[in-house]
Amino acid sequence: MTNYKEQLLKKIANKEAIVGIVGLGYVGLPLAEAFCEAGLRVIGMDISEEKVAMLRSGKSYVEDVPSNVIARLVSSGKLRATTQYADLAEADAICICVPTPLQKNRDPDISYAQQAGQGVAPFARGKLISLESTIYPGGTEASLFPYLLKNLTVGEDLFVAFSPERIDPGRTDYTVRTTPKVVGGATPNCLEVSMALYGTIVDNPVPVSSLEAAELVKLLENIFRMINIGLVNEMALMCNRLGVNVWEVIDAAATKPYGFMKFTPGPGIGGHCIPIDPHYLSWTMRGLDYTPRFIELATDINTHMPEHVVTKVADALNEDAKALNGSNILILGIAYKPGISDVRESPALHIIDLLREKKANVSYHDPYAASLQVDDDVLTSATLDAKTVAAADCVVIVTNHKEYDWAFVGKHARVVVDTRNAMKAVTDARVIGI
Ligand code: SAJ
Repeated sequence: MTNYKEQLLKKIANKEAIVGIVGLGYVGLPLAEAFCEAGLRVIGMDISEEKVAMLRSGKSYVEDVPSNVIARLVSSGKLRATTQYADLAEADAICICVPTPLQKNRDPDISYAQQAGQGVAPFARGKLISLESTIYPGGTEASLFPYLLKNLTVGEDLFVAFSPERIDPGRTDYTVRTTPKVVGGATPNCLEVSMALYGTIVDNPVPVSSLEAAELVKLLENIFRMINIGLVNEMALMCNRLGVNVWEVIDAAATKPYGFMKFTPGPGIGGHCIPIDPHYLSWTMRGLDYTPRFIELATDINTHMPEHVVTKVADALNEDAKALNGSNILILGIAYKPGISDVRESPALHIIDLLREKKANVSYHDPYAASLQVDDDVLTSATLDAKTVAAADCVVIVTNHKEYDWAFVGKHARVVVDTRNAMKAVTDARVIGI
């Protein structure tokens, strides 16, 4: 009877383990780099021929992993890229880092994880399979077990873990190694093996007692953010009615050195995590006949912030006896947060749609996003000069990239709707806050 656990632990300890990674995106590629830098060989698999070709030619497409690093790892043979699941057969451990989006009806879409499970199932015996993609409690089992456990006993013949990714694109103060990583195993043996594997790349792997606990940790982290952003967005709505500056209130509250964590209001929530992850738990709990009210309430507040912004624009135009219909509106920043180009779920998209529905002439500028598909139109980032700013009946700051010169905007804009308090230091401009 082969003791696969001891075999794996020995290979990991001797840095002889080969790590397979399914999904070479903003999570999988940094993970591949981390395992290579830890002295393990990596076989990276992605369904994208283009991504694999770029990696093979020593080029990166992930901002946090420079091309020179990819070139070095590929030329040294530490990193091999492939589009074939079969090439993962020689791996000892396989980390699955594929998308887990929502379907149109906001139910979880675990099809990518299922495809990964199906892809590695033929050669799963003796391996550790670890899912890193955010999923609902029970999702690791639901997406992988039907394919992996056909004739294998988990914890003996193969090992299954869930270890939520904590990759934060653009962040430099924490790395893969210095960010504690939660690890949950399907069995104690699975936990032991996965802790050993992640211990090669992370200073502080954090064990929890089950797959479900690990799945819920990730959801709690991001639901915590979503709900607190919803709280300050509602605070902004209340301060509007009270005639109080919400930014002053939050900044002053943030002087409390304990028991408070600062969040800031904005035009809504974008990205591939915060607006998406909470719905995994909502979906699960609805199946258990329980409504998670905090998630529902915060989602309602956050998803209505774009409408609130458009009302602010209408109010600004109204002061000049103008209608939204026919007015020129310039949006500054369409990425979902400063310093990146990602527009997924960005509130800017919802604001642009709403303004176009009201027949406003909408243009945008974003130093990171050169073009944007809106319905059948392709908008391109405007030239940000005095003429362009002055030509707008209203400028709307949606994403406060650090590249902007807010004094310049204030000098030339007729009126600014500022959803990020970006103009706080500009005194001689007409500014309407969130
Ligand atoms: N937002 C606000 N107010 C806030 C914070 C964020 O309106 O106080 C908005 C942002 O503008 C953005 C959205 O929420 O549209 C999400 O922002 P985020 O700062 O949460 O950034 P994300 O979506 O990139 O979240 C990621 C997450 N990282 C992982 O899942 C590994 C999250 O857990 C991190 O806490 C976050 O990065 C981070 O701190 O940068």
